[in-house]
Amino acid sequence: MTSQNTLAEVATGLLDGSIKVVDCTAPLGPDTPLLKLPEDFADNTPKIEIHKISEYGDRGPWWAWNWLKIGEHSGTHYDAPHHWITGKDFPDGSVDTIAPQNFVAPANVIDCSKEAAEDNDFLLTVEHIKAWEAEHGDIKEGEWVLMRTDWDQYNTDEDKYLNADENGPHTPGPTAEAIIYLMEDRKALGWGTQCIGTDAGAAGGFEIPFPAHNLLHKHNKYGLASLANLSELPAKGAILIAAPLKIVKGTGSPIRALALVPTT
Ligand code: 23J
Ligand code: MN
Repeated sequence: MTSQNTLAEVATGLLDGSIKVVDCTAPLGPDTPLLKLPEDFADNTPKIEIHKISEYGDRGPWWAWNWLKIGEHSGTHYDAPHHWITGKDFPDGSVDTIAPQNFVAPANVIDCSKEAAEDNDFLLTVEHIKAWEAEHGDIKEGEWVLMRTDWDQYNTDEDKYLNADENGPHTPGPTAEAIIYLMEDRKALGWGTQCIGTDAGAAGGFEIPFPAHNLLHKHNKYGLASLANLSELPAKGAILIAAPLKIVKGTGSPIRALALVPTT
């Protein structure tokens, strides 16, 4: 089996629909939910703006186009190592320097949707991951690990999506130990979630604050946030295409996340 044959089969599968392309991306616009850090602690990313330049009018008779105001960490997006202080010194740590081979990789999808519905502060542990691996097979080096919570059902309503009360946001995420296991034992490519960030809502108050950010990027690895439609992916077998814009020295970028999913 040559890779030429393999790719020819993929081409056939894409054209006949037996390989389905699932859009794992949330809508990107003025209503996209954005992270809200405490105002006394940090500045926040601005609301997304889409401004019309012209639309078949006086100032451009035959065309329509817009300009955007948008933070790197908005909507379905990619976190590069350079985003966190623990990853600041990697020469290939910004979105314009990451090897493109890393933008296409197999996905392991851990279904935590029941747990997240029952407990909005649900944390995925090493034990959960090991139980998942016993059922579905080990996570391999260079693969994505995605936490399915079906939290994308709230991605058109910022209040529901952030789920904050007087004690802060309540959204599911990983424990520090889970990320250490994925980085050091499994050597995963990275970690993705369906919530506003790669960390749990309460993670600012953890022993290691924001452990997913701290530990992924310390290992020169990547994060994906606000993923959608993971319920359409198998536990194993999908290939995720997640490529950030080539922003010069960029710390992250909105992406169009696409999964190739087998149907037969
Ligand atoms: C900055 C500070 C804290 C967090 C984040 C950004 C994100 O979630 C992000 O989008 O990377 S938690
Ligand atoms: Mn981010």
